[in-house]
Amino acid sequence: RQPDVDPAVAATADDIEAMRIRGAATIADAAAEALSTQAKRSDATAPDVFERQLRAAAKTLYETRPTAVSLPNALRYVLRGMDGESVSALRDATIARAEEFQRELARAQTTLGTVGANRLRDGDVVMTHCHSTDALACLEAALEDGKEVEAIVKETRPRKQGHITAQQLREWGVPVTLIVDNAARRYLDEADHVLVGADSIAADGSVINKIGTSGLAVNARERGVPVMVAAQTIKLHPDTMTGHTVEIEMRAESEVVSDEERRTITGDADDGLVVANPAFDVTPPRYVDAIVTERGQFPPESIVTLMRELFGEMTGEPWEP
Ligand code: RUB
Repeated sequence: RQPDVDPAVAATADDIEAMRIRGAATIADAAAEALSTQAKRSDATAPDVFERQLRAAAKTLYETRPTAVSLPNALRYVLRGMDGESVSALRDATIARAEEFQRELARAQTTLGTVGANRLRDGDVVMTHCHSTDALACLEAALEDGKEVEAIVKETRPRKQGHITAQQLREWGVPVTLIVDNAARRYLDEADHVLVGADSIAADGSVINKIGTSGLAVNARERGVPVMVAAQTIKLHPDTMTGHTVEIEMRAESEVVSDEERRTITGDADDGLVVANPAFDVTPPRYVDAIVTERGQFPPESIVTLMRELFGEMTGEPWEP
């Protein structure tokens, strides 16, 4: 951890790392909140010390998980508003900027939901993967429009975020069929849409989302089921415009096998077994029918235009002095 970081910020970083706070939009919201907390609690008496503490807090949050670009986008947004001659001016500006970010994030999700809902017809069946608040916003808006929808919810190994999706949909009264991931292709015959979220969207329109999304999209294409990605523009990855790739997080093997299961597999000779646990994968743009954002829906190939418009001027990392 960075020095000078408030314990509450360190606790948020721990929560993101341990996935007690998870999902790209929720992580971004928590990161903005943490920077606001750092600003409120800072004991700095000189502006440069205040700024250094805020940058250290941002770096601590940045280093938690690598794949969801909403996290660095949130940190950049808040730190770019850190402006003022005195500590109190800097503090007020940072807190106001974080609040603005959180407000916009919530508003973007609501707007995106209405766009996505327009793609859904009364009686449609939607297949979901993982748990995405952006994807759920589309279903919520469709329900508010009075449409009846049903969901086939993929469990989403290894962490079963599908259960969170199923719980939310049941709270809204949506009929849910929960399936194991391996049953997805069979149940695609009953689905009118695949609806997923995104952790990052690259300049070529590739969608980076929970592991298993790409296989689902390929199968959906083969079955003729359109794939809709719900992603507010905070999921657009500006570095990919200059050729950078998105880092795919590798998580602990303990999410896949317990110690006991490992021993059963390997016996006494505990060698030679590799357990690989990538958290995300990349779906090529040709398998995606539409990316739904708060600025409207886009074919994946044209997302770069929006990316240039929104992030064209951005260079450097604001937590580097
Ligand atoms: C979550 C995940 C979600 C995206 C979008 O992965 O892949 O589909 O983050 O979510 P994890 P949202 O559980 O590993 O964080 O639409 O809520 O931003």
